[in-house]
Amino acid sequence: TKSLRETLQEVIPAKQEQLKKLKTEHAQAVVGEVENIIGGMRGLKAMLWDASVLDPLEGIRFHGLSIPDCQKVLPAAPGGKEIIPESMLWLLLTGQVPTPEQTRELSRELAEKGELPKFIEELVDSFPQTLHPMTQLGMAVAALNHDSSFQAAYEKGMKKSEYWTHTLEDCINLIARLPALAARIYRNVYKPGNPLPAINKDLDLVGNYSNLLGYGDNHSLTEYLRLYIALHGDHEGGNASAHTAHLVGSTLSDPYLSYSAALFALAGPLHGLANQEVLRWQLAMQKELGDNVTPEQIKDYLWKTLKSGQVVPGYGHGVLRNPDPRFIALQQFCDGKPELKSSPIIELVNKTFQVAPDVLKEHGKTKNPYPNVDATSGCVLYHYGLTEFKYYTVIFGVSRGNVDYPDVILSAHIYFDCSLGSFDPAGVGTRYVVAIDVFDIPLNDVVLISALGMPLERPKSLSLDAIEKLVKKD
Ligand code: FCX
Repeated sequence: TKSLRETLQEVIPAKQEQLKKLKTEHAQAVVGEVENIIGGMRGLKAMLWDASVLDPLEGIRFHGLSIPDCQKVLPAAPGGKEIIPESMLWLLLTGQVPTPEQTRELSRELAEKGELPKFIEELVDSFPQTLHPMTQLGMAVAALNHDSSFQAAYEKGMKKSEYWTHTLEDCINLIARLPALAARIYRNVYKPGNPLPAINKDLDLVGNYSNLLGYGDNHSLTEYLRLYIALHGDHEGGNASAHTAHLVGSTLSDPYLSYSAALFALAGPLHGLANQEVLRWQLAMQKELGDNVTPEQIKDYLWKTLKSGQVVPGYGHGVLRNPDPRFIALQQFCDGKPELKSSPIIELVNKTFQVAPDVLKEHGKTKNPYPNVDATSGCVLYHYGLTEFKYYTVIFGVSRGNVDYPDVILSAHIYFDCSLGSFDPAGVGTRYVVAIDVFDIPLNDVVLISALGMPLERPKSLSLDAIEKLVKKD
């Protein structure tokens, strides 16, 4: 069986060929219009992201596979049923479904590389217990760049054609170390003094993570974490964390620094912190309304939240216009387990889902009145007894490293970037093109054609006055 590296070695030339063709044949193709510079860049087609596409109605597809497709074809852990991040990682990087043996081999490689360097252990142990777990994770990931293969090779003057191998090595090492790192933070903040078991070389990544967190005996939770982490890994390139990694990676900052930056984007309440916010909000609702709440009571509670000027956490999305299929997959996981289905917090999430879309429609502001994945993800963890909700975004963060981050870096370093091209102020709005002509390396250069470098991301910004001038011209 072929290893991940061997598979990538086969896949990359085809991607390079595709890129070359695109660049030579469609250099001036117009791909869209900039409609709203001050609207958070919604809908702006401005980056290459090969691994997944987010359809507003259907939700995410990973290399063409929907979540139910992935659940059918991607290998699970031995003794488990759920997708594991290793098989999702393989799919995202290569576009191929790995065999169970290939998945197992990758799990083994990650386990073998999973121990933390001593200085990282000491660094994490020196953080105050009160420092937010996400801040700890981001800082420690950045410090892991001490051992970056990419950085060391770059300093020695590596060729562009070698970027991806060093990038991949860093990504694998980083992913491998995330369970030990994230679990150490959990131990230090919430269970100080508890021993941390050694990495078990026979376990998959999440099997080890669950074990290190102290939940290794809870098969149901471990399976939930596998599904959760696999599903959260990639959600197109424009979301704040993925986009941040893409941007920082485009400066050829090494994978550790780019991923660390992404984690700090994920830490915001409108993004990854939302699952913590959902739980806080649902618990407050439970506290105020007690058990056996009626739809009418939930409706009133939702209005109270909205009238106080707050958002309903877990609802709405920058792209989606339907219930998030990741939310549905997690709900289905719960439906299949009687103890979860009858759990008070999960019941409350379900009841809220019955009422909230209509309330949000009536409220009339959000473009998407349906739940996103955060509407349930943290509440399930709470049911399992993992109640430290400030830690939830760390789990989300682990998933982002496991899956989409390598894609960010590989796409950043291997493929190309559809950089924002020439502005055409004469057009209706501002037109942009696949700006092959702004690549600063000659097209026929073999090195460029092998597409192992991409331009630094550097879109144009405009002042308020400049925007006014531009718009008034029309
Ligand atoms: N409750 C109340 N109002 C909401 C809302 C919600 N759940 N979602 C959006 N709105 C409001 C916005 O605040 C905005 O109001 P404004 O005009 O006064 O500024 C208006 O509706 C239009 O926003 P919209 O275009 O629908 O949404 P955006 O693309 O700007 O923002 C997020 C998308 C996700 C940030 C937004 O829906 C939100 O704040 N949701 C709650 C937080 C949340 O669940 N975040 C997690 C998202 C995701 F899954 C993730 O990244 O992890």
